[in-house]
Amino acid sequence: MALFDVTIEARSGNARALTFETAHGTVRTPMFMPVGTHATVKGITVDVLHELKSQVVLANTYHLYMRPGVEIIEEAGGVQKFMNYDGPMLTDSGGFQLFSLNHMMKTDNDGVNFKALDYDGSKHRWTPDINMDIQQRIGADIAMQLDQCIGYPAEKHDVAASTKLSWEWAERCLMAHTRPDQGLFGIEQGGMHMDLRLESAKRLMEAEERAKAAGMRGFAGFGIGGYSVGEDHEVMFETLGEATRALPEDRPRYLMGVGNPTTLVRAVREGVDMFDCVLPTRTGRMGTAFSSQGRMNLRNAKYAHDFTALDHECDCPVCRNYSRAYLRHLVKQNEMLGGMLLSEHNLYFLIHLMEKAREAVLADAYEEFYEAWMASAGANDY
Ligand code: PRF
Ligand code: ZN
Repeated sequence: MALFDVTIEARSGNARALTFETAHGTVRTPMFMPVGTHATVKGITVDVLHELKSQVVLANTYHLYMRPGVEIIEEAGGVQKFMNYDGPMLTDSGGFQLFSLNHMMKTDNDGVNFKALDYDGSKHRWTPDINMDIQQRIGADIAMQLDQCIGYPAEKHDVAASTKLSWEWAERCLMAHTRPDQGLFGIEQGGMHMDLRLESAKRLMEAEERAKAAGMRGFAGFGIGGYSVGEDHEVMFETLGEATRALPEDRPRYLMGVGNPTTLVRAVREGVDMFDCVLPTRTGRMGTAFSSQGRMNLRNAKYAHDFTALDHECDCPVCRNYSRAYLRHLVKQNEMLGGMLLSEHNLYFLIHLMEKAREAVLADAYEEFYEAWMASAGANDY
């Protein structure tokens, strides 16, 4: 199989089970991707990532570009060599960070000027071409196009303008992307507006046609951006299904920055294949665990004398080895092991949830899986 060849192994309703090839191995969907913004999944060693059967790990172009800088990553032989992770990786373009971290930026049609206020205040300019050069040098298996993500609520004409900019930049990214062992994902935008979502998907397809006519490759998959930016879950689901299925069937569809267990189970049912989110590690560091019984706050006094496993239905290394009382003690004491263990369990929870979703699709029983999840105490996770 050639790199980024996609096989649709099964469908169950709109849910799918795909496999696709990367230079660091085969990816099986539906799946959840741990976030390693700074080339580390916070508190999680690479050995643990393997133990959790993590597939793709995310890193962030903006943060790596600022520190340690692209030269050092190139000198290491790419981001995988640098962090000693030999599985597939993906870099987000960093557009989202620029637009969400208040970088005093100025956007024009050609690119964006920004000040790295969260680092040294230095000034930079990124165009789609420059961003592609950086991501190709960082060298993950999958690069994301440079896009613009707008918050919610927003005026429709502002959403329309950023959606248009994003599809224009998608085409420029395709034209600039040449690294043979790396795939490029386009990103659909359009906010909560169905007409803009459909136009975004159509324009991405047209950009791909022109790129191919010019001898370039097409998209290896598609991000679905611009959701989970402040709207209610229900508002997202009003358009998510149609917005997802407007993207080509034969490529993976990646809902960016979404990590609630129930949202994953619902989004798979709409045709989404991939997810990433800081939620499992961030909430883990704060002392919160996902569980089959819904979210658990380990600071709660009711766990002080509870020597049973964290989640009675989980068979992760943490649940096999540590009690609620001990985890509560670590969290209360601000011991770093507390955040590490809860992050590990939370990552396992989402990775394993998507493995079960995949099995359900392969058995053409996704609707039953969905109904069972929604009726379970675990669905109480918002
Ligand atoms: N674009 C990019 N990264 C993202 C998003 C986006 O819209 C989101 C939105 N939830 C998260 N991460 N490039
Ligand atoms: Zn567990």
